[in-house]
Formats: sequence, C-alpha cells, structure tokens
Amino acid sequence: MPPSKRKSASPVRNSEGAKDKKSQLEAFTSGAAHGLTTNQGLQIPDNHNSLKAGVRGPTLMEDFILREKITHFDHERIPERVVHARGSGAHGYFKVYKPMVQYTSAAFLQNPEIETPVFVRFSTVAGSRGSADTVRDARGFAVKFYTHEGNYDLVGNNIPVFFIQDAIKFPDLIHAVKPEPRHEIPQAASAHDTFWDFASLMPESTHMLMWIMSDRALPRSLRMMEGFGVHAFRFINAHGNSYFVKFHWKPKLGVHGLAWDEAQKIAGKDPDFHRRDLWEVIENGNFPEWELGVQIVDAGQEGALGFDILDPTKLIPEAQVPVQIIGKMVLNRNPDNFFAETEQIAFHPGHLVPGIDFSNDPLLQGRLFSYTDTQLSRLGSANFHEIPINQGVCPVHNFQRDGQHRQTINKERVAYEPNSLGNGSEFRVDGAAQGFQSYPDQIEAPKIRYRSPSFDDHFSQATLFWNSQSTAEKDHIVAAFRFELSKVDVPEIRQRMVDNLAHVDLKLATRVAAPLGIKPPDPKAAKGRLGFRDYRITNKVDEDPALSMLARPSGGIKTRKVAILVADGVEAGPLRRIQQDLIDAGALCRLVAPHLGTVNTASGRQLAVDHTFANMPSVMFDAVLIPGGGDCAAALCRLGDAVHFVLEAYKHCKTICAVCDGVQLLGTLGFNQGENPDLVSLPTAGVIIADARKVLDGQVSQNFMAAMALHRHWDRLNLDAIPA
Ligand code: HDE
Repeated sequence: MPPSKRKSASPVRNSEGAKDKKSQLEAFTSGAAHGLTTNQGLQIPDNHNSLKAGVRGPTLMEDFILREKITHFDHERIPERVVHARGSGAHGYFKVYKPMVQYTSAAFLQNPEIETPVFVRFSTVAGSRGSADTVRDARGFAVKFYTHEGNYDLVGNNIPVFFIQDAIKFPDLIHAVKPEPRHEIPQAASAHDTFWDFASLMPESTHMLMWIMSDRALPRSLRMMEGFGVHAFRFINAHGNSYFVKFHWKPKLGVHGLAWDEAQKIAGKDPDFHRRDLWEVIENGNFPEWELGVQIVDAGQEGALGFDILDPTKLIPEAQVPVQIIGKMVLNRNPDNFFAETEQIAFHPGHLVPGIDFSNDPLLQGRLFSYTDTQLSRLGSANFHEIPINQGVCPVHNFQRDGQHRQTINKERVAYEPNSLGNGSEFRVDGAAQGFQSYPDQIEAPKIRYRSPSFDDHFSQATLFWNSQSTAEKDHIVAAFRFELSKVDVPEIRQRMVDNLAHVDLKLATRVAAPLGIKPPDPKAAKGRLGFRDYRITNKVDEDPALSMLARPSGGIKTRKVAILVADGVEAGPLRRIQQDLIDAGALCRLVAPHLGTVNTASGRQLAVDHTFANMPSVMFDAVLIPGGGDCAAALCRLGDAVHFVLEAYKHCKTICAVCDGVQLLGTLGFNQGENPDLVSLPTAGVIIADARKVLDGQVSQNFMAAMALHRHWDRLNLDAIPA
C-alpha cells in the first residue's frame, strides 16, 4: 500500500509523500539559502526522518546523514576542567592609568591611551560543570590580556592565599574536597569528612580555611568580589631591575557576600545565579569594573616583611605595603558562544610578557607544568592555541608544525632553524634585550626535597585575619565552621580541627567547638600532631582593615535588585515615587504579585506585574519595598508566600521599606504601625517605616537607598527567632 493511503491508520509520524515532505522542510528552515547541510556541505533533504527500509522498517546503516549527525553529537563534550569546571566568562578591556615604566617594561602597562582586550573567566573550584553557583568555595578569577607582545594570563582567585605551600599536595587537596569516591557525594561542598580530615592534618591550610569560612566564599555577585594573583610575581624594568609584585583586582561595586542560608536556597532556586547576573548586567549595559592594584616590594627587601614572600599561604597586609591602583578593567561584551569561548579558553600562569616573570613560589612553580598538561587532555591537542579564543592579537612565528586539529597552513618550505632557504637565522631577535627575558636569579644550591623552615608558621596570619574582622563577620566565620564540622561524621576529625583553631584564637575555637559534641579545644593536643610546626612569626600589624569586607567602601546601590510587593488595591502614588528614585540611582525594581498579568491599583489603574511569589523568591533580591493600600496589605497578609518573603528578607538582613498599610506585613516581625505611625526609620537596622507624606518629600527614598547601600544589616538582633 502506498504510504499516503496508510496515513490515518499508522502511528508513525510523517508518512506523507515526497511533495508534502518538501513543504514540511521549508517550514523548518528559513528558505533555500539557509537549508541545512552536512559537514561536507551537502544539502540535507529532510532533518526529521532517518533513512529506513520502508516507512515502518529498520533504519539503514548507510544513512550517512544520520550517522554524521549522531557521531558529532556523541563527541560534543570535552572533559571538564579537573578543578574550576563551573565558570562564566566575558570580554572587555584593560587600560593602565599611568606608565609603569619605573617597575616593568610590559608594554600593555605603559600607555593610558591603549585599551588591551581581555577575556575573564570566573569559576568555582570544587563543583562539576553543572553545579550551583552559590556554593561555599573560592572563586577563580582568570584574566587573559591579549597584548601586542603576546597573551598574558593572570590566573588568580578571589582569596589572596591558598591551602597548601607546595604543588605536590594539590592532587591530595583536590581529592579531599571533591565528592567522596564511594558515592560521589557531596557535590561542590567542603562540608564532608574527607575534606576536613585532610585540612585538619595540614595546619598550613588554616589561614585559607579562615577565608573560606568567611563571606568571601559566598559572593553576592561575581562583580562584587576582589581578585588576587595570590603568588608573588616579578616586575622587571628596561634596566633589568626587579621588584616582587602581588596583584589585586578591586571591584567598583564593593565586596559583598550572601547569607549562608540564602546561598543554599539560591543553589536550588536558581543554580545559575552568578552566571545569570553577569550576563544580564552586561546585556543591559551596566558593565562591571575592577581596578588593578599592585603591592610592590623591592627585590632584596622582601626579608623585611617578616614572613617568606614565596609562601602562598601568606599575604602582604595592605597596612604594611599599600596597594597602588594602576589601571582599570571593564567587562562589556558577553561571549557569542559559551563552549567556543568560556569553555575552550586555556589559561596558564606561564603565559607571560616581557617585564613580568614568576617567582620561586613552589606552588606557582608546579602550576607552570600543570596548565599546559591539562589543556592537552581537555582540548585534545598541542594546537589549543589556535582555537579562536586562545589566539593572540600578535603574530605567531615558529617552526612547530602539524599535530591533531592543526588549523594553520604553513606555506614555507623550511620548518627548521637555522636555515638558508627561508628567512635565515631566526635564533634571536635583534638586540639581546628584546623578547622575553627571564630574571637572572642566582641559583647555586643542592638538589633537595625539603620545605623551607621559613614556611613553618601556619597560624600568625590566620590570627591577623580573625582580628581584622567585625563582630558580624566573626559570627559568620564561627557559624560556617560549626556548619561544616557538624557535617563531619568522625568526631576525631572535628576535635583535631578545633585543636588547630585554638592556635588561631582560643575564643574562636571554643565557640566553634561548643555545639559539636566534642571536648573543648586543646592547643597542646594539636602540637604533637603530624604537620604541626611549633613556630610563629610576629605580625608587623595586629589588624588590617583591608581584610574585612565590611570595612571597605560599599559601592552604592547600582544594579541592586528591589522587590516591590503588590496585590489588588495597592496605593500607586508613593510606590511610583520611590520606584522612580531607585531607578534614577541605578537600582532595578521588579513588581512581585500573587499572579502574573496586572494588579488593580486603589485608584482603578493597572500595574504590570514582573514576577510571582512562586517564581521569584526573596533570595533573588537585595531589598524589599512594601507599598501602601489597605486591600493590598490585607491580601498579602493572607498569602503565606508573601509573609514568608518578608520574613526571609528580614532574616537575611536585607533592607525593607514599608509604606503606610504595608507595615501590616511586618506584623509577624513585631512592627506595628499603630504604635508610632510617624516613624520614618526604626532603630532596627535596615527597616524603614514610612507614611505617605514623607514619601513625597523624598526623605523615605533617601533613607531606603542609604540603608540599601550598606548591603546587609548583619547585626540585626534575634534573627534566630524568625521563622524563615
Ligand atoms: Fe589552578 N588549575 N592549580 N590554581 N586554577 C586549573 O587548569 C593547579 C591554583 C586557577 O578559568 C587547571 O585549565 C595546580 C592556585 C584558576 O580556565 C589545572 C595548582 C590558583 C583556574 C590547575 C593550582 C589557581 C585554575 C584546571 C597547585 C590561584 C581556572 C583547568 C600547584 C592563584 C582557569 C585548567 C580557567 C585551573 C592546576 C593552584 C587558580 C588542573 C596543579 C594557587 C582560576 O591545570
């Protein structure tokens, strides 16, 4: 029977004749010019049906169109990065503020007129590619500068120190923090036995643990975190003079964190929270900016720091060596294709330009091997530099040839040097000082597998960090240690960890230990253990405000998200006034209601709704505005999701502004408009209660924005009592 006759009887889709197939194809393509082809350029007649023996028969092996498509699909994935698998990237530019000729000959650090293109990739460390953005972790902050002297990569983190002092411990560290091998649990989390087993046996990790337990590990946005080169590098000027340098990226929007409970909830509600945020601000023209800072130490003067500059578990306190701001980076273009750019970009701390060199930091030295090696397995060939995102803006000229995935078609006859058939001798560029010059470090030493005793202090800077935190930040660190260690099943590990912490600060260790069902911390017990060095340097500074997130400038409210809670009967006048003031200051306002569509205002107009309480919870916002209107307030008070929204925002220490009847929604928090209707601002930090009159003279907006600019009101009292 011809196929067309069996149409209605057959369950098989698309058993139409050839003419129908053609029109169906046209419906799926936008004209012959855009018709689909195979990878060989052959026009594909039908992208919906494979070649079969009869319409209901088996698929034919000879269907090369099907096989090509499926084969390509089968090979779409490349191995994810062993660490830093989850990342988000953006294009932008870097501009130096003034010539840095005194310290370095690097050309991209000389001319304030020149914009050097960059690509930045931010990442988490432990999780797989599909893991959530807001987990507790360090963040990678890797910048590729496409300079006309070659690509320069600054492959750093958002924390200025690291867990370990020697590269040989890196696989152990990562195996300990990654999911446990038995069951691959937990994903992207350090709160498990193997991580703390390792950490408690490696006292050198203590300083980094303090940072990881702080809110630095829970950034509010990738745009609101600092970046650090971590290791000491070298600047070298045209005279060959060398300086040690530590790199810093300072975000224009300040350094801000999430509440831990909030971070965990976001991981479920929007696992792409940071990636989405970065993408959206760039799409909307709110380009993120950082300033580049350097701490410079004259070579030969590093001994005066009081610690070993080569030890990556140490930072140079800014109170000791100030950061000089030397330039600015702006991210202003999203990638066209995530895989082609963000996934295939290949960073390497050894991608250097003349005027910048690395130091002998033993962690950095190991990295110099690892990054090329990892690209070979991840990107599949030694030609990964030919992938468009990895190509520089300057020409590449050498006699490396061929290999898998080679793109360049080398047309010259010679592929060797010296030669007389090509350009001749290309052994050296003209003049001995041109090209990359390694710093001629004097080395005459025995071959030795031994840790320098100058690395033996494991606690003094952890104490400096602790002493530099505000009360709220200390509370968060204690809570984070408690959370993580409470997830550790083996009590001996918990005990070992708090015994170590006693060497940072006994009060800290005692507070951490209190709810963990173990003995009080014992500093003496730690001393006998493997890896413990009974050696402590004296910090040159007791505190450093630069180590506290809260001591930094706030960065204002630009791009901060405000939820405006509405229902039918909302009083539109005061809402509009505050909304306009917020928009003028660069904040983003969204109307959240029980349903999409519109709500009716008290005066019978319609307001367009952006989100529902179900699809956009409070954790997606920085602040909440509850406008007036008796019916609106009553409706929201009856809605559990709306009440929960406010309680949760309060618990996460966000700024809340309630106007007139909107105060009713704060009832469960103990605020009652009836008691004092004239109050514009209550003593409770970040809760603003307003009447309509004060809205119209702009005072409420001012108070609201000033409170929002503080980011969070971490010192709110009685948070434990709030049911959210
Ligand atoms: Fe990395 N690291 N790392 N690392 N790292 C990688 O390279 C490694 C270290 C950092 O967005 C890998 O291309 C070793 C410190 C960032 O593509 C790998 C050691 C710092 C990124 C690797 C370290 C970093 C990586 C995995 C100890 C902060 C993501 C994929 C000796 C200064 C870059 C890749 C991107 C990625 C090895 C320690 C930062 C396996 C062996 C310290 C930001 O090669």
